[in-house]
Amino acid sequence: MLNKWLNGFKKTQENILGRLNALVKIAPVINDLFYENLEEILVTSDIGVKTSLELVEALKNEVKAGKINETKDAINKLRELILDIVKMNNQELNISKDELSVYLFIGVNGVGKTTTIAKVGNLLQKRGLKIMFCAGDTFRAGAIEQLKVWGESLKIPVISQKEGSDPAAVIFDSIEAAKARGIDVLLIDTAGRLHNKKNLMEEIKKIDKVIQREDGKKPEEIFLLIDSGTGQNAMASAEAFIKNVPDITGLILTKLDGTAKGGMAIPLIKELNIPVKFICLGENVNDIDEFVPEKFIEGILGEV
Ligand SMILES: Nc1nc2c(ncn2[C@@H]2O[C@H](COP(=O)(O)OP(=O)(O)O)[C@@H](O)[C@H]2O)c(=O)[nH]1
Ligand SMILES: [Mg+2]
Repeated sequence: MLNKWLNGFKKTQENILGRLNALVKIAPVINDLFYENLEEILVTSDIGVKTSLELVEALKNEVKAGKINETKDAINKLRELILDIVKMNNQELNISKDELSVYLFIGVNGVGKTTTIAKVGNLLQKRGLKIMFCAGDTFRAGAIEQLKVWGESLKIPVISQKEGSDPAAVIFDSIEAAKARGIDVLLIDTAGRLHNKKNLMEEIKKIDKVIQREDGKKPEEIFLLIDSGTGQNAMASAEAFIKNVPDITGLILTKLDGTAKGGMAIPLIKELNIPVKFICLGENVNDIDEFVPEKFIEGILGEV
């Protein structure tokens, strides 16, 4: 599992750590050129201009204060600074003790919502929790079928209605069913594409309201899924969702395995102020891990 997990980070690690190591080799002494090159590596690692400049500035101060002379030690310091960012408001999964917990999964089409529901469901079921899925993406027939197939193979019940039905209705049903059957965590799928973006946002808001009315509380988790491969474009997309759904409790970074752009997580965590709860590193049901800052840094920047 660990090897597979590290393998998922390979492209990002080559992109960031590979280039940092090369820089240390050619520039053993700290000088302006080193900082220029460092800045360039960070910016082109999808860490974003703002966060990259702030990191270099903080590093300069640390170097001054800490009597660091070699670039190798400066890079280790940089790793610590990045870990501090990634640790910001890190939070455990929110699960209510003696009542139903509701997790809502939102994000654009193809980001990995349905697959991630299967992964999270499997993970929590293995911990002994009773899980149920709700096929809240009624926009595409394929989406309902896809969730049912996962449900069958994982032996997790799926509440669904036919394609084109009102998602609010199937969600209402699923909360009733989950309560009646003593389910611990209900995972709700949603559509990622409607006729337009405004429609999608309106629907998510409506779903959020339906859950609060039917369940008598806010969903324990509203996960916004982000495709790591979208790099810095993820920021604008995430901001649009957050503007419309201010209750988002966590981010899930998907498809880290296929990209060298994993550095995007750093400005995302820093600027959005929302914890990352899971990362996904492949298409299989086990290719998921709860977000652990130290492990993440080990993945993208090697051993701490
Ligand atoms: N490589 C990789 N593929 C993924 C990951 N998560 C999802 N996928 C794939 O992305 C595609 C879209 O996933 P899906 O769950 O249907 O997205 P949805 O439209 O948001 O529900 C599928 O082919 C998935 O197998 C991941 O972490 N890594
Ligand atoms: Mg889907």
